[in-house]
Amino acid sequence: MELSSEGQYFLESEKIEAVMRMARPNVTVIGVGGAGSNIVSWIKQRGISGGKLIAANTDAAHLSITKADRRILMGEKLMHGQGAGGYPERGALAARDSIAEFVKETQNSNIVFICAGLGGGTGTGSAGVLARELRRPGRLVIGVVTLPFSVERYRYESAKNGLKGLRTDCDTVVAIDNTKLSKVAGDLPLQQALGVANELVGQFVKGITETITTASLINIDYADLRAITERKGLAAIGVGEAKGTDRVETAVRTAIEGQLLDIRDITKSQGVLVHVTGGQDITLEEVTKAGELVTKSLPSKVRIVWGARVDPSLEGHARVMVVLTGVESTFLSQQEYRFSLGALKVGPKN
Ligand SMILES: Nc1nc2c(ncn2[C@@H]2O[C@H](COP(=O)(O)OP(=O)(O)OP(=O)(O)O)[C@@H](O)[C@H]2O)c(=O)[nH]1
Ligand SMILES: [Mg+2]
Repeated sequence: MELSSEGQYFLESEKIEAVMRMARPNVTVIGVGGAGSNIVSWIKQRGISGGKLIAANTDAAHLSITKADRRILMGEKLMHGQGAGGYPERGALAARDSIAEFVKETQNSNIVFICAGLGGGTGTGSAGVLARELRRPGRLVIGVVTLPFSVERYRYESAKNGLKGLRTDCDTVVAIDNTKLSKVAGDLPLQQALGVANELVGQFVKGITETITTASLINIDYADLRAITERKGLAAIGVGEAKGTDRVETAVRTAIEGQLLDIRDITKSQGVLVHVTGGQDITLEEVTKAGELVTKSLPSKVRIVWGARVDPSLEGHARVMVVLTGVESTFLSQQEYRFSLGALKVGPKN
């Protein structure tokens, strides 16, 4: 039987939509340890389109106040819900013990974010285990981690080891130095600075996820993200916000100049992702102009990916996030520090 042209058209539409549903990236965000769970709670409270939120911890009390779509108490038999006490080995054991649940929860995901604060036991030890176990062809695993505040120098060694591993365990690991972040935010007390860090990481993950999963002014698709994050090692991010004329350009400049990780040489970046969010009044022309600015400041071989979204709450403003992948950081090569006895004074080893 011959189909009428309307019938043919209907069938085609059905097929295109089915393929579109299959092609839509599926994102899972996993937060591990206290910091990771707090970041997931932040995102959950704001909402995220197109992403599933999982919080995992060895600390039952903290998990009980965490907001997420799924909560996983890791290594229950080993740690009895009492945390990993600053020992990454214990965090790693806990993740191995609960790995089946993570595999199941991420089954259909082609992008997995793993968020943690490096320096403690659970997040530092479990992030690498999860990244290695969950990484597979057709899926990007992106770590998003914070490095300890300078008042937490005793945690540097463990954070440094954690970060070194994650550079190869993940496709890309975005590192944010809490000390640099709190300076940018205006030297806040620790508790408030943690809040700023959660917000920044949360906004980063939410922004990228939504730009990929929902229609935007300028879309970033899975292939774009893959081009700049697949097997790229360490990444730095910078943020900028501005209003008035030239707001996008000003925000881009602030973002590039104020990266939240000490990197050796920005021109050696392998890939750059620029993500602009602005109010209803933002124009394509403004965004394009800012694109030219970034292109001019980097060597032509660097791959640049663009995305822009409208957020009605940002009326008159532009917010820009720049991600530089494939960078080297001085954090990993700086001298070891030690505590001098009985005091909070710290200094480099002789
Ligand atoms: N962004 C952010 N960072 C935090 C927060 N709390 C702690 N941190 C940072 O993350 C590091 C690790 O702390 P936690 O996440 O509490 O440690 P954990 O992974 O739970 O490890 P254990 O408690 O030892 O099992 C700290 O040294 C801080 O630098 C938070 O709420 N947000
Ligand atoms: Mg903890």
